[in-house]
Amino acid sequence: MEVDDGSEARVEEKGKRLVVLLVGAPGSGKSTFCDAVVGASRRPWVRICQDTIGNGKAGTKAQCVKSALSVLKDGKSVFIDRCNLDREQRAEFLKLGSAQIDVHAVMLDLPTQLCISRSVKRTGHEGNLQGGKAAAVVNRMLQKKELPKLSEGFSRITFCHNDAEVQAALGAYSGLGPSDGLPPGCFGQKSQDAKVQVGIMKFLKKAEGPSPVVSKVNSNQSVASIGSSEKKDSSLEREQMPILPNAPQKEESKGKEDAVQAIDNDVCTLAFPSISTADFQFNLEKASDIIVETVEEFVPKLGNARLVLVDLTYESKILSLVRAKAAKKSIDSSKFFTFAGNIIELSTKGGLNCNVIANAANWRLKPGGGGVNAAIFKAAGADLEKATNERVKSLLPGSAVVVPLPSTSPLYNREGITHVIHVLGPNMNPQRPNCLNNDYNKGCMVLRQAYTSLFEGFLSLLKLQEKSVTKRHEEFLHHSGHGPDKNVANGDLKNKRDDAVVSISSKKSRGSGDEVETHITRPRTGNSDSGTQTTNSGMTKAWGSWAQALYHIAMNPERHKDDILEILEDVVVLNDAYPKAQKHILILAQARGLDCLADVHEVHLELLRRMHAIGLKWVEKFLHEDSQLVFRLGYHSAPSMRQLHLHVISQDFNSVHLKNKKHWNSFNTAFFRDSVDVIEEVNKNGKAMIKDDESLLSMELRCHRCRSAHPNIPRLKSHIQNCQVPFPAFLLQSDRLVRAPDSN
Ligand code: AR6
Repeated sequence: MEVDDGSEARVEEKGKRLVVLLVGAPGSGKSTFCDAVVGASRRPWVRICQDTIGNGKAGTKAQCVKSALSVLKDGKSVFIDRCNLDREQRAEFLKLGSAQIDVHAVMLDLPTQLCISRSVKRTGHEGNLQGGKAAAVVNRMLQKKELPKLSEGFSRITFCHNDAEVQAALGAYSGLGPSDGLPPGCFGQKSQDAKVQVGIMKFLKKAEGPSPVVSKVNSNQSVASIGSSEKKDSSLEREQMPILPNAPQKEESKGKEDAVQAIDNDVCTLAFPSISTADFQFNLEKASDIIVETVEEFVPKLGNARLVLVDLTYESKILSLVRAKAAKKSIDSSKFFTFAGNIIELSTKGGLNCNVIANAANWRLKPGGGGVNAAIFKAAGADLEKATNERVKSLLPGSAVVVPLPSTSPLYNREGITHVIHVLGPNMNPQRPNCLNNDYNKGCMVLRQAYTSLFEGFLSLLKLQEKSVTKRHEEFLHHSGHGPDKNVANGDLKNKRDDAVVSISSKKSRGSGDEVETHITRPRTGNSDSGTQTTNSGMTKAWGSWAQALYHIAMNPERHKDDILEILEDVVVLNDAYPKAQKHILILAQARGLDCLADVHEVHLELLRRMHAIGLKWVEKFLHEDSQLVFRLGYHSAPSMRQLHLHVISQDFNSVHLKNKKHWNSFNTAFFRDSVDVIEEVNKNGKAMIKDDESLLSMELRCHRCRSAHPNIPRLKSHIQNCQVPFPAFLLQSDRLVRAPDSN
């Protein structure tokens, strides 16, 4: 079914129109999703809802198709807001696709129990699906659920399993201007989804139609959960399901788009409420301008970190104003987005991991008073009040104080929050102290200062983290790397909380950094012992002092005898100080001027072979001790430590030191160059291929055996403990994996 061609030429210069099919049970948030995008987007959208298509009453699928055709002819994009849960229901809409019209699906695959409770509780629903009958209907509809597939004709499918993923998808669609597009492919699908689906279907076939019992069992059987413990069960269940064979999704590995599509939950995140706009009665339009402008200023400074504006509900006016204004300014939605949820339950209830939260505080930094302040102090327990009071007794409007959250605090343990930044905004409420009596000149200035102080505080933490990494590596240097591990290169802030006392009073206009008073020292930015040199590839490298630890060991191995496993003529063998698996050693070259793989040339071929052979000798020893182990030998494309070193690492990845995405991806993406390949390439081309694309390290976490995706390191780890799927063919070829002879 092609749309009349008359409009094709007219819209061509504006980019493709979109038909986006929402797929999801009642209560999964389809209408809210559409409304949020329609409200925020610069692209013209129309939401077509079957519940209201017949003059405000429920209509038919055919009416929806007809209406979509006419909207598309007008050059607009369209949301099809109906459940679309099975292939047959979707088929008609897929026929709307053409050279100028892409058809997408957004699957809101939220926990069944959540959909049910939303449907039951709502009032005034367009389709009158609410109250007691809703649970049975949701269950019945979910029996028919068939996950959308690209093969149906969709050019793009986005799967959302929790609120965080919904928000990311919202950000992606809201950010689309009239001529923008989104990359094709399938995003966010969990590889076990299909199998879980089969499990649910099987179970439901046995059940005699919907009933409270079905509902209950269904919620336990599938992905249904609301609270954290249930969530855990369902995730465990997913991981205990038989593993699907490797189901590669090429499109998913295009790191850049993934950042928008799937929430990356391993990055440092500041969640902050809108300051002053509720109890302090600040004008919302003005506040939203200030939020967006300040965010825009700070986003480029964030590195991998991100900012999230939070409010309690989707309907929050400040969230939608900010979303719309941020989209207009094309602020990178992976670095800044809005999120509906309680700031004290973002991880457990919303699936959004934040390590730092902001508090809209009062000047005395006291608990209570309502709003976000009361919620945070209550959830954090007495620890927060104590930790706050130990640092400062009061705050001036426009200023912020960073308080490390003691590890005894429930917020720390339950939500993973390591710091609270208290910030005091301007007050326009005559019932509260320091009221500005509607003086918005002053008010806007102070609110700007407040956000500046808040974001400066967060940046200070990020820098402290960097500094802490430096310090730990310096310790490594002095103690030959065998001191206790204190989270070197760890992406979280937990271990830095004792260092992180940052008091900021931004009594300045934006831009002049000098007046911001922070009690922290600036991190190293390169110093005299940083070993700057020009590589053979012509690139200048600066190695920080911590990064030279291996170099020093290689140059003077006898000084580090106690820490070294073996000293040979041109090679030193040592344990990795922070092993990422049960067995993890380094074969370190001693040659000068051989900092990393980029420096390797034909003349080093013999050395590479020798390093490999020494690695194999150690593997043999380890296999003798434990024949179950499997090893891989290889180099990091762009190592963080100076001096060429070959990693010999067992593939269990069973180690407390494996803590973040970078750790995992540095051993399990193309960033890791197998020694056998390096030798072959150097032999053939005189140099090795280097794959030091940063996006490789930030790729989603995938099991190295079955390639299933996992939302965070703990989930990945618990999965790999049990995953028995054979290694992918690539690894089984060319002796990339080394194992005991009888285990093959
Ligand atoms: N989670 C997320 N957002 C929240 C939460 C929550 N639990 N609670 C409120 N909000 P407010 P203010 C949102 O009034 O205007 C206090 O009593 C809320 O919807 O907390 O700066 C203090 O003691 C709104 O968008 O802060 C101060 O005296 C935003 O958080 C005074 O209020 C801020 O609302 C500060 O007033």
